[in-house]
Amino acid sequence: MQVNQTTLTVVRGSVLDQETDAIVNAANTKMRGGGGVDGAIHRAAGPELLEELKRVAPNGAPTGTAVLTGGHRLKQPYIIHTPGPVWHGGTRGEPELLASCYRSCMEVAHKKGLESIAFCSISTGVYGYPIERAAPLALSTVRDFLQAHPDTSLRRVVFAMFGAEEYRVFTEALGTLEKEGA
Ligand code: AR6
Repeated sequence: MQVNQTTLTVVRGSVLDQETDAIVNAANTKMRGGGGVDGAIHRAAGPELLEELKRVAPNGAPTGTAVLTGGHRLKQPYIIHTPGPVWHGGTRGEPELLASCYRSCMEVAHKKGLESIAFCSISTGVYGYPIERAAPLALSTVRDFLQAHPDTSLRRVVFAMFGAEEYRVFTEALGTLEKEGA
């Protein structure tokens, strides 16, 4: 999908394998590592990532916000860490918080003047956010951000879907969004 000068795509694979300036980490509010993609990113980036997070986020970071660090031993120069909401049935502001995660990451990448960013699917793993609800929200939030920032340096936004099911759901949701805009 094309939004102004930016291409938005869904691919199958890990964020760690993407040729982008930044990757997004589905972190937690403590910002000290964890399981899932957070664990994979910390293992690949090396212990210097934890040291940097202790410096830049001494008290962690609230749900829905984003923190920028270097990529350390990753091939990508930057990591954008965002704590997603834990799913409690959708009645505790989860959609607003998840949208805020995607917006905050886009804001950080845009302000840093990055050319490309790769997202994973925030909150839909350990945190249990239903993928069928998360995918359209994720894609439309990023689309809206790009429409509101026609001057952005971002040329590529990649949704790197690790699992087969999330890849299928995100691909379908992107198709629906494209039809809406046509
Ligand atoms: N490599 C690449 N992508 C992965 C991997 C991996 N090894 N593992 C999961 N994903 P999740 P959440 C994808 O569960 O739901 C952590 O402990 C996964 O397919 O990592 O936001 C944190 O520290 C999905 O697209 O994150 C938090 O405590 C995406 O990563 C908590 O889990 C997010 O799944 C956050 O839970």
